[in-house]
Amino acid sequence: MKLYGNEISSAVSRVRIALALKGLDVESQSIGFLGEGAENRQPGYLAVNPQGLVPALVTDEGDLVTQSLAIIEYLEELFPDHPLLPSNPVDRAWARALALSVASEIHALMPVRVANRLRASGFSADDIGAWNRHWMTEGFDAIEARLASRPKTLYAAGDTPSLADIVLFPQAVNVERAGLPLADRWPRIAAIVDRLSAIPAFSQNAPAIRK
Ligand SMILES: N[C@@H](CCC(=O)N[C@@H](CS)C(=O)NCC(=O)O)C(=O)O
Repeated sequence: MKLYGNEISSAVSRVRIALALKGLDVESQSIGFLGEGAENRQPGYLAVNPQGLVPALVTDEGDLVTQSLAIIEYLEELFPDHPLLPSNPVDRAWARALALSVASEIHALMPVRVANRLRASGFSADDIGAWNRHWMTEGFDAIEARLASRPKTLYAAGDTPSLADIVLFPQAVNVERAGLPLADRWPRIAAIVDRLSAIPAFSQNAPAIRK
């Protein structure tokens, strides 16, 4: 298998954490997405993934699997050891819901292509920062409220790390980097992220800081 991605992407970080939790090692190829002539928009990469996004996984059979959540579920089906989804259907639905609420309701509003479009529409760097913080705050407020309404567990969807934590963690790292300290507003998320930070599969695969 070959993973196309890079060190700074939080969507790729999700897949790297899932691979590490399952103890899997795959070939990887770095695809940059910043600046003029970004590799993800070049014909070479578009031939691999026409959507031009990372992560993308090419299987040993040559099949393309895109979208971080689909890639993680593919890995889960292929390598069921160290399960990433809770066994109880309600907890499993919650783990997926939390993952989607980060991937679709927070992260999707602020990747490079969205920032580029906002800039082209006249947003300043400060405006874009405020845009990102707005969606991060709204999204994390909702996740914090859902966590508060559920029985207290060590991690986001139970007492072992799951898909929910795999998607929450990289976003939480970026929320802190955006100047929103988790502990100030989201104590439950902060406690979970503290525990996750002590697990090498998470800490070693956090999104790297953009230079
Ligand atoms: N929903 C996709 C999101 C993928 C995505 O937006 N990846 C970012 C990196 S974190 C990317 O490729 N950005 C390039 C761009 O926006 O042009 C997933 O979960 O895989």
